[in-house]
Amino acid sequence: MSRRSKKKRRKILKHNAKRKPSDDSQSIISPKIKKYWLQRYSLFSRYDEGIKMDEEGWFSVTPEEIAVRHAQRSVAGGVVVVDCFAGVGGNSIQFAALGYHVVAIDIDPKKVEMASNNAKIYGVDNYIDFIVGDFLQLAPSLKGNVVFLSPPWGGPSYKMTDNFTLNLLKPVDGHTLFQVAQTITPNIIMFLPRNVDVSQVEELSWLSSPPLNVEIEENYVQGFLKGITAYFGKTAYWGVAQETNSVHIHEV
Ligand code: MGP
Ligand code: SAH
Repeated sequence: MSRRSKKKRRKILKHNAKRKPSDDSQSIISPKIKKYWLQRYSLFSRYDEGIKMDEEGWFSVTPEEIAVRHAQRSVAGGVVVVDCFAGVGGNSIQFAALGYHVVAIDIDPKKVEMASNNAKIYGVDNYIDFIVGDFLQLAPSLKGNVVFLSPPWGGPSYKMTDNFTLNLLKPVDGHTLFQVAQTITPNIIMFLPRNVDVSQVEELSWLSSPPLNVEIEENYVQGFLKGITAYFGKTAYWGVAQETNSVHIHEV
């Protein structure tokens, strides 16, 4: 090797030594997402195999063990789950892994690309139909046995209020969203902020005639409350005694 090419090689080695570890290379870990990055393996246990995320994906993805729980709880509903706000695929992947056929919708084409990449890593992409589109517009043409709703909560600042009311959900208020979901099926699962106004969530069941069963669950990861799930219709009362139109709140 000539002296010149040795020098060049040394330069390249020096440059590589300065690079961040491979799992950081797909996106820069900004201060805003650092806290979520530190929890990366509870978001995706296979994170190191090439999971892709963007900023919204980081702060919105459902932690894996909660997504598994949502999938287990869909069993009473049926075989097709519509994941109306699929994001980077946290929930869709776990629905598919449990054997459901998933229709995964997101308005952001980049999210759909990332979700598709992430589903491949988990080996479940064949069980998911990805659609880029607005759930509200697509709803009349959708069919499914369970509808899963994890809409935007308005960013990480959702927790600035003590009582998160359903009108704060995006892209439309929670009542409208629930009504649209009901045109597909009464078996609806909603993942909501931990500070959500629970009495408003219970009231959603009265939007249906006759009123739907509703069950509310607190979801913890390593002892920290991450969110609240409301189960409606056949997805309510899994493993607890059936009680018509009453509310049961429990911790998981
Ligand atoms: P968090 O409260 O921002 O994080 O989100 P954490 O780690 O509990 O931080 P702390 O400082 O509040 O203790 C908690 C979880 O809520 C996230 O892991 C997501 O699963 C979910 N989540 C958060 N946001 C802002 C959204 C959202 O806009 N939409 C949906 N569907 N889920 C969200
Ligand atoms: N459960 C997902 C996170 C969903 S975050 C996961 O585990 O990865 C909410 C998502 O809703 C965002 O990705 C956002 O792009 C999408 N979204 C916002 N408005 C929408 C609309 N009108 N129709 C479909 N998706 C929408």
